Amino acid sequence: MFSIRMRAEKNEKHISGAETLVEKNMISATIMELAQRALSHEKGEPDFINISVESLKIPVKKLTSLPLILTHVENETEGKTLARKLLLELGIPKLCIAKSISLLEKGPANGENMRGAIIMDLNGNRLEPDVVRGIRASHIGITEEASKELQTAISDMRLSTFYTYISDALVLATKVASVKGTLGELCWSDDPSYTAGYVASGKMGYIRIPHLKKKGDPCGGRVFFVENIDPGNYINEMESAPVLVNRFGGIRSFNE
Ligand code: PML
Repeated sequence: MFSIRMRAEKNEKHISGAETLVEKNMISATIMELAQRALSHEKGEPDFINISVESLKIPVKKLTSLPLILTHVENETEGKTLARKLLLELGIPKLCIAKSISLLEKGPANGENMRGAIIMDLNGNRLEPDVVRGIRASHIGITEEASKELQTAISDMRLSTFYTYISDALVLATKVASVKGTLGELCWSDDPSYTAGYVASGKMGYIRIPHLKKKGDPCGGRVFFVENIDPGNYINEMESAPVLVNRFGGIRSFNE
C-alpha cells in the first residue's frame, strides 16, 4: 500500500491538507483528486502544493471506525456547553477543557491556526514540540467499502453535502482514539464557512456537534487529551503508524 498526502499553502500559511492509503493502481487518480481539492479550497488558491507518495514499510493496522453519533444543537453556545459536558464525562479536568476551548477560539499558534493538533496533558500542559506545526495524525485512509457504508449512512441523515469533512475527520479521530494514552479529542473546523466539530473517544465514539463556532470565524483546530504518555512514542505512532479504516462503525442519534 501507499500513503498519499497533500498539503497546500498560501504565503507560507496552511490552507488545506488531506491524505489517504491506496493500492498502486489508484495512485494517479488519487493524486489528481488531491490536487483538485488543494485548488478548490474556500481559503483561496494556494501558491504551494506538496503531494507525496510513500510506499508503506510497516504493516497497516485495520480498524472499524468509531461510531458516528449525531447531536442537534441550535448554536455555538449550546454546542460548546455540550462539548464541555462530554469532555468532563471523559475525565478531562475543567481547567484543561477551558484552556483547550480558549486556545481553539483564539488560534493556538500564537493567534494563528496550527497545521496539526495540540497534545494536552491533564495538567493543561501542551506537549507538542512545535506549537505552530503541532502533531499530525497521519498515514490514514479508508477502504472503498467502508467509505460506501459511510456514504449511505450519512445520506440517510441528509448529511451528504458534508461527506468529505465527515469522512476525513472520522478516519482521523478513529486513529487518534486508537493510540494508547488518548483520553479524548476536541475539534472544530478552521474553515470559516464550516461550523461543525466533534468530541471523540474510544469510550463514547465520534460525537458530531454541528455548531461549535459562528459562521465566518476562521479559527479552529484539534486537541488530543492524553494521560501517561511518553511524548516521543506517542507522537511517532500518531504521525507514522499506518491505519486503514476498513469498516464503518455505524450511525445513531445522541441521547443524553
Ligand atoms: C476539518 O475542517 O477538518 C474538521 C472538521 C470537523 C467536523 C467534521 C464533521 O462535520 O463531522
